[in-house]
Amino acid sequence: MRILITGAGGQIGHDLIGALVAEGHELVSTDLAPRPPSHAHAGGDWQRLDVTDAAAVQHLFTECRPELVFHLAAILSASGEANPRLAYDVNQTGTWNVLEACRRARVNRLMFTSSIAVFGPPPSGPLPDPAPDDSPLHPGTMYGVTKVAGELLCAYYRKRYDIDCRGVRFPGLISAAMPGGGSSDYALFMYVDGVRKNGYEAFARADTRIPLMYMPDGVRALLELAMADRSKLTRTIYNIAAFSPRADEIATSVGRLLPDAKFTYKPDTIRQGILDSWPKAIDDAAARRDWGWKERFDLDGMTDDLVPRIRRMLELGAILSSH
Ligand code: AKB
Repeated sequence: MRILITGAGGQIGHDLIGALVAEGHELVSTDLAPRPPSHAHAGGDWQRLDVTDAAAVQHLFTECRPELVFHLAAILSASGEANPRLAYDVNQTGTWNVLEACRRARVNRLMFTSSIAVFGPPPSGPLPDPAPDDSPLHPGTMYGVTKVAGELLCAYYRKRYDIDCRGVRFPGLISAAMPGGGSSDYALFMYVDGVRKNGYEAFARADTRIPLMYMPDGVRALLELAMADRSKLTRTIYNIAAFSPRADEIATSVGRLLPDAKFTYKPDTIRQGILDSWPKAIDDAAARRDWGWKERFDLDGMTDDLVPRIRRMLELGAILSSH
């Protein structure tokens, strides 16, 4: 299948490209930046694309005529609070440009990556725990606001133009690839810095609990939903969940493999505020029912797989030993 990815230089793109190439798809990866060294192994074509540039998006989509688009380009929650205008341009205008280009270039299917950041505490009281798909959405960040709008635009384009838009609300994703400006990054750095620096001072409280997922499960979820039989799908966007540990439970899990690693907690006001506004857990019953979603990794399973993987990447120089 001919597939195009936007924002391919980010954390998800790193693993998604490998999975799509391994399945034999014809791939065009696009990003504002040139192919990063960490993606050097990945196959397929790489093209520069700024999703805020409507004409450029239209031109490339018309030239490539992809059958399926994975729209990953986004400014994440913490970076988005530092620069709300940029988050609006990339996430909101960028999604509009991608949807319009899909419509004009007659792309059949678009995969949208939404986030737990669409949730926020409703004015009437705390979020339900776990939060269902159809909880009222009260995001507190520009990232969350634009993800809600993106979800609604996907539903609109599906209904109005019959573009088969589908998407998942990702938990915080953990992998060995460097993240870019998310509030859930404390969890990832507990692994990466646990291995390379023997410890980490988290910017979150020890009792912080949000939904998390190991990247191989996240990529598999995207592929499974992208290929699912349309007649089985009852929604445009699905919650997907794996596990929801407290930060100090992650430390305990990592400590099983790295007993000398020291973890401390120094909450950063802005990022802690964002984390506290997100649900502690989400209900993904619809994804399980409609397309058979099921995570393969729990917290300890992820730790056992990821720690040796980070060690190997450090040895190969694929992650810097300091940052
Ligand atoms: C972020 O922290 O902003 C992202 C997310 C949870 O969507 N990782």
